[in-house]
Amino acid sequence: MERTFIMIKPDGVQRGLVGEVISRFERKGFTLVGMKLMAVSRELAEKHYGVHKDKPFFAGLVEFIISSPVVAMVWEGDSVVASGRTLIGATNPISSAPGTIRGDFGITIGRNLIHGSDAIETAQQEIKLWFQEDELTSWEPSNKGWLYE
Ligand code: DAT
Ligand code: MG
Repeated sequence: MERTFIMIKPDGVQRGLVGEVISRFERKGFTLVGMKLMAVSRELAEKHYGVHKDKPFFAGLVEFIISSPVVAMVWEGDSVVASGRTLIGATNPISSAPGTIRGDFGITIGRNLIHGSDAIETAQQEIKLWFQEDELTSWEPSNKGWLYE
């Protein structure tokens, strides 16, 4: 089963949208296999966004992510990486489609509420970066037969 790394950013936590985000992934049918609320260290934030280290927004992005707690999660399911990105919506919330998390709740790119891995390989790297093996729990949802043929 495919897994993806999803993080509710400080704005999502502060605005009381943790339940809303979890609910959207649950309703879709994905399975939660790991979750923790945490204060992110500068080191972890810089590693997580390492691919953007030369971008002008990098410093502000790191300051934002470490400014207040985030909720880190791992979700599992068929094609969950791409589908998670679809649920989240385009990077800039002002042009994210209505019905997506960013489209429904955000306005500006620097406060876009949520992170989701952008590819299967990235997901594997990010899950390893954010979670210890024993923090993830494999389990079989009892409604699996009603979600998958
Ligand atoms: P995504 O989060 O959709 O994968 P990304 O990987 O391109 O987007 O960028 C990571 C985060 O950096 C993004 O969620 C918000 C911030 N960011 C991206 N482009 C930005 C910009 N032009 N100005 C300010 N923040 C930006
Ligand atoms: Mg990205």
